[in-house]
This record gives sequence, C-alpha cells and structure tokens, in this order.
Amino acid sequence: MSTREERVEHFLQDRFGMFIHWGLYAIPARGEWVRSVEKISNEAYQPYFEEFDASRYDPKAWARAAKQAGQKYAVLTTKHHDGFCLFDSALTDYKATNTPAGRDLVREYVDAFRAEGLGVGFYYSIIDWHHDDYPAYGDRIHPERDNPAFKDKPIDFERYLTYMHGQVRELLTNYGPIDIMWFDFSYDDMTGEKWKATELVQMIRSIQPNIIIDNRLGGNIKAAEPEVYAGDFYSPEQIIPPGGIVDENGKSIPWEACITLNDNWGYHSEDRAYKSPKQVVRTLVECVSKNGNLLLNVGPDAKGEIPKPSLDILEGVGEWLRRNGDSIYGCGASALPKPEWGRYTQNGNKLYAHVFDRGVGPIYFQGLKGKIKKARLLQDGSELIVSVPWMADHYSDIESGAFITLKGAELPDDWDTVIELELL
Ligand code: H79
Repeated sequence: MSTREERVEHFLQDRFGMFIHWGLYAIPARGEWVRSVEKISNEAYQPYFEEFDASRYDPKAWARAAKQAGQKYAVLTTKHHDGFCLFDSALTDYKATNTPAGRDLVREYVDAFRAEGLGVGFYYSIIDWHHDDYPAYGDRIHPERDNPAFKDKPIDFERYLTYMHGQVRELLTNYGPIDIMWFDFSYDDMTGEKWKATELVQMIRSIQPNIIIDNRLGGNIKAAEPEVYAGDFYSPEQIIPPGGIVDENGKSIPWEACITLNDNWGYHSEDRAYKSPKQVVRTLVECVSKNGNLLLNVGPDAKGEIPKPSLDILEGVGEWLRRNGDSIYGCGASALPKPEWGRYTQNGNKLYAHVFDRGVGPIYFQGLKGKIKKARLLQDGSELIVSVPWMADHYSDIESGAFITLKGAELPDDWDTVIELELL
C-alpha cells in the first residue's frame, strides 16, 4: 500500500489544473445549483435531458486549451448534484448516452486529455438530487425539500449507497488509470461512515492503488492519524488559505484550492465577473508560495464550448507560464518570510522572487547577504547585479540583506516579475 506522500508527489509538482463543470445545467445557464436554488422538480428539469446534444463538444480542444494554459491535469464533473451522468453507467438511465448526445462523454474526455499528456481526474457528487433513495425531506440542499410529496416517501439509503459505490467502481474500472478522485461533498451528519467511506476508499485503492482522493468524504485530514477516508489532499473552495494548510503537528499537508474564473462553476450566460489573467497568475503564485495547488474552473456552455472570456484568460496565463513556469512547477514554499514586495517560491537552491510591487530603488532581500550566487530575470534569462546601494550603512535592518536593482521605473512584467536567485 502506497503512502500519501508517494501518491501526491507528482500532483504537488504539477501545481496547476483545470476544473471542468459541465452538465444539463449548462442549458438553463444559471449555474450548477439552479435546481436547488429555484427548487426545480425532476419533471421540470427533464426537458434539459431531452435537449442535451453536446453538438460542439470537442474535448481535444479543451485539452489543448488546458495544455496551452500550462495546466498539467484536469478534473471533470462525471456527475454533479443533479445526478446526471456524463458517462455510460450501467446503473442508471440518467446519462448522456440516453440524451441526443448519444454517447459516453467521459470516455472522450479521458482519451483527449491523456493524449495531451495531462493527468485525468473525476469529480463525482456523492449528493444526488435525482436518485429516488437520496434523502430529500429535511435536507436543506435538496430541490424537493419543500415538496410535500417527498415528505413521507420511504427511501432506502442503502440502495443509494450501493448505487454510488457501484458508479465509483465503474468510473475506476472502465477508463484505465485515473489520477484524481474528487468527491463533493459531506455536510451535517451526511459524512464519513454515512457514505460507508472506509469501504468505499478500500474498494477504490484496490482498483487504483495510486489514485489520490480529496478530503470531502469527511474525516479529519489534519489529524495526526487521519481516518482511511480523510483523503490525500485538503480542498479549500473559493479561498486561498491565509497560512497554507498544516496538520495538528504544524506540518504542511497537501492542498488544492479550487477557484472559479467568474462567480459560477457551471455555465452562466450573464455572469461576466471574470477575474483578470493577472489576478489568476498572482493567485497561482500565492498557492505555490504556500505549498498548494490551484484547480481553476471553466464551465463549458450547453453545446460544449468553453466560453471565450475563459479561453482568453487561460491563454494569458499560459503565455506567462511559458516564460516563468520554472518558478511554479516543482516549486513550493520558501522558509523565508513573505517579502514586502511580493512572494517567494522555491525549488531546491533556486529561490524565485515574485515581485508584484516595484516600489522605488533597489529590491531588498532580507537575510540573503552573501548567499546569492546568481540572479537573473526569469522571463528572458538576463543577469541582474546584486549590489550594495549608496548609503546602505544608514539603514538599520540591512546588515544581513542583499539588494538587486531593476532597470526602469516600472516592472518589466506588471503581472509578476520573477527574479531567479541561485542560492549558495
Ligand atoms: O461543484 C462546485 C459547487 O457546486 C460545489 N462544490 C464546487 C466544487 C459547492 N459549492 N458550494 N457548495 C458546494 C456549498 C453549498 C453552497 C450553498 Fe448555495 C449555499 C448552497 C445553497 C446555498 C451557493 C449559493 C450555491 C447555491 C447558492
């Protein structure tokens, strides 16, 4: 049996992935929670199933976009909370195969991303608003929660668990080696063994010994001895954890922040609250500077296309990463404190200074006096001179510091100017 450390090694070097939220909810185009928020019944949601044709679904184009953005892996919603399956499950009729799309869309995704050399992950919702045996009444997130017809309807939750475990088995049996299993999510008393989580994880590991699993089956991943099902990585959602994530002993634990590009995961036709590529680059840098990954979301439209504004952002980020990727991939937190002008990432004796703030005068590196062998601008490899500025002896806290002067009043790269420091 592999250890968590072994399983996450590649994942943590990759640092940057693509999250893909796609399903029937792309048709109403008001986000993936639309059924719950608007309390849409199964019946009223059915037309989307009958219309879903995926006519411009081209996972090779998704994979190319991810690759060009510098992303190293992807995670696709094989089933979201609405219960609709993009894969050809033998355990339900509620699947893409039975829509006008008429085929297993997960298979094409897996093939396309693998062909680009990208890691392949499956998001799978353990919540299910479509299954007859998923509890609706008293459940604050279920679309049918206020429907009196559901109040006294007997359910057999064991049957749901058999279904859910069975689908996970299908996903991990039928598509070759899968890199990530991304469950979503536990809440209230619906957590841990309620999902038969130990049994589930043992089954997963028996099929895919090296797969990594998120922490949303429940349990406490921060414990000194976490449960079997507590997961391989922590999954902060829509937040970059202020101090990174550490366990009870203060040791850094693997984490991956999942973040949307606008304000929705699933396609929303009127949501134009897009982040800028500069914000995304700085967010990625922030994650890596705290030992974390970034899983950045796209929500393809009803036809299967990633929205143009998202593609444009990905392209910008990819362009930056082509020149500055050495400061991201394989990097993690530095032991040095966060500098005034930006952030550090580090890979062995290569320290990367991410300068967000030009300020005036030379850039100051606290504690690095006599420790820098070479300094260069990462974007073009040009050397930078480490020097002691005029009147340096007038400053109180510089004895142990080093200075590098950047040419010009403005930063060469306004998003993030990276200085590569080779340490002695
Ligand atoms: O799949 C994505 C989300 O649909 C799911 N996890 C990510 C990866 C998720 N997001 N938030 N939550 C789960 C927690 C629930 C938030 C809610 Fe709400 C607050 C549900 C109802 C109120 C947000 C606001 C969603 C609908 C309204």
